[in-house]
Amino acid sequence: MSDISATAQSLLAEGKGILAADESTSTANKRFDDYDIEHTPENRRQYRQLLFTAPEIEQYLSGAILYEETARQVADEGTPLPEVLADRGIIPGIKVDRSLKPLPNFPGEHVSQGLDNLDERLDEYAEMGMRFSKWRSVIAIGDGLPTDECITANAHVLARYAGIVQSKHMVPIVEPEVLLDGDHSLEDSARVLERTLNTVFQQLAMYRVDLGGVILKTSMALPGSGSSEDVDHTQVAGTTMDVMEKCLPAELAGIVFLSGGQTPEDAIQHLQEIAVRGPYTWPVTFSYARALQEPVLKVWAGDPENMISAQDAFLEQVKKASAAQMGAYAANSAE
Ligand code: 5MM
Repeated sequence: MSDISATAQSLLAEGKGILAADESTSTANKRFDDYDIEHTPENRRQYRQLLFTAPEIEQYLSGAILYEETARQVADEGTPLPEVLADRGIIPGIKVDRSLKPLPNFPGEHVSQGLDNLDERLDEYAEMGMRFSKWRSVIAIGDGLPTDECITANAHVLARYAGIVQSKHMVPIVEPEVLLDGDHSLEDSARVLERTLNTVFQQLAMYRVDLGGVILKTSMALPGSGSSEDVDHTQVAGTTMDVMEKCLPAELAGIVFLSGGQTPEDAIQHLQEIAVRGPYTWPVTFSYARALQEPVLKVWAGDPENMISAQDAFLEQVKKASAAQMGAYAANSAE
């Protein structure tokens, strides 16, 4: 097994998942707004430190994705934050896309940026201890959306990114997010997910990316946030995994799900039902940001006095997600 595949398999260890703590500064600030937390690098550092030093989380987390600002910050006693994670056996990784730009001539559609000098940036990130990276592209569902051109443009960039990352002996997490926004049905979402994943995997093959060293970070198939369609957790799990089984090659290292605006409880229950529906050809786990962090931010609310109880809330949330990954989560009774 290559080094890259070995890292991918460590990230996909049973009972563990990946914390997404890679909100860009503007997204992190938006999350802080809900609790009137001031937008300062120090508040973001305090918050990420709170997460990374929470007791016992290494039992439930295999890795954590950082934003560049965090990757360069240090804990109170001077240890770089990536090292704080690595010392606990949590593999540090970094978000390397440089956000979204409108796709000219395709209103409402975007393509992610950041390939220029990516190879040089990765050399520095590797020196900082990063062993994997993540790139997010976004696919919107709407009237006439997504277009094939938008899907192809983003799939192309994801494949180029993945090739560059592997050339630096790091694991690429490839994240084509199909957005929850809209009033589309579960079936519409599944169709878009299928089109997107088929195109992404065509492009990965075209650019000769080693799938044994790639982790797919994907949305679940879900009715849009503005839809009144009533679906249960089992339907979501079944529809989602039907798409995965149709589109994904057996060689892929594994699948991690994003939470994408679901409530934390739904994201965990969907993962539970996905696990129960298994087994699968690939390891399947979580890489949630909001579903792990919302309860934590609510307790912390920017007040240092709440740090311990916020860390307890974080531990509780990662324990639930871990239980769900193994099909052992029971709502309202998780320890
Ligand atoms: C979809 O967002 C990713 C997963 O988070 P959720 O579980 O909350 O959906 C997340 O890793 C995202 O890619 C980062 O927060 C970076 O997002 P921005 O918008 O700041 O580039």
